[in-house]
Amino acid sequence: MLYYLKLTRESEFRIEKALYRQGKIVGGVYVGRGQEAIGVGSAIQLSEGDVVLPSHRDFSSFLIRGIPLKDIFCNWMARANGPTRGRENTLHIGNLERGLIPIISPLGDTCPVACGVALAMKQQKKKNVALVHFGEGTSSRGDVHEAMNLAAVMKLAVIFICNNNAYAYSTSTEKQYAIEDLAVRGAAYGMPGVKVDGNDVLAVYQTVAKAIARSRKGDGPSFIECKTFRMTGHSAHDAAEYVPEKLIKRWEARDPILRLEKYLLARQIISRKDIRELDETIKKEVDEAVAFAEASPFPKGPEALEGVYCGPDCWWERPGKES
Ligand SMILES: Cc1ncc(C[n+]2csc(CCOP(=O)(O)OP(=O)(O)O)c2C)c(N)n1
Ligand SMILES: [Mg+2]
Repeated sequence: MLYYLKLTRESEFRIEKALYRQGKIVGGVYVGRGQEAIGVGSAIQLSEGDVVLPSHRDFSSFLIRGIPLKDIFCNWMARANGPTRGRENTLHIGNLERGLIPIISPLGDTCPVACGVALAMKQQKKKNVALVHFGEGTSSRGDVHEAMNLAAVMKLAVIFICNNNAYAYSTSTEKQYAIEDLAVRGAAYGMPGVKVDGNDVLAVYQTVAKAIARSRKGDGPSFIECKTFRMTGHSAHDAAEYVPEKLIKRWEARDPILRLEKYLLARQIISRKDIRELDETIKKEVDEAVAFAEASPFPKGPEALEGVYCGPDCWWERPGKES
């Protein structure tokens, strides 16, 4: 878990604070600094056949589900050999074999898709689960409520993970909803609704583990509210001047990486030297992936149209031959 927390932090740091500022990444850059424990503590315990639907701040899900770092940087830097071949330059990438559905930009729409995934699992009599991530701002959208209701009625194996990072762009939570904890909404749909310290990776792990066990038994969905804080702007262009300094200071002290390090050091599971070595390994891994992406070619103009429209090879043009 420490490895993935740190790999996520370092990769996103490069994306947001180096490559974006150097003009090597253009467009919207969303990162999950400070929120890494939610993605790590949940995705790390999934089995084969389980599916994750990340939001725009769950970079760790991509890493844990085995998307190579080189592919990720090639995609961010719009290179021809990236997964979207330079036609999309954030992380709208997925891999069904690895159980990863791409980020869906209209927020909230991932939740009904998660229901569809879980319904397919149910019809195939599989004991798999779908983990869907979304922000607290997104949780007020109708699609999320419809999906929660449907999942509860049909007892679908969906774990709704709300990353409550205190802001939806510049809107703070008091202006978003009139309840203290979003977790209470679970009960309204007939599913467990729990809140957890989203900056404590071990607590996230345990809470998600319970929800997964319940779903695998066939008892249906759960709603988990992970309380955390967005330790950056909404996007790389946003200096977040509307966020009070004292809040940032308060949450800095709860940094999920430092907390896990402290826990592991106190129990002598790792040493300071191990941590230094881990940091160096990660820096090297990211350096290599960035260098690979920088040395990779951009796509050529006409390639932009390849695969956009259906040709004779598309399975949906050949009824009955879908695989
Ligand atoms: C339906 C929809 N409305 C608005 C947007 C623009 N948008 C992208 S991220 C974002 C903020 C979402 O806040 P939250 O759900 O709390 O997630 P966070 O960014 O804080 O992780 C907005 C408004 C969108 N992508 N989709
Ligand atoms: Mg938010």
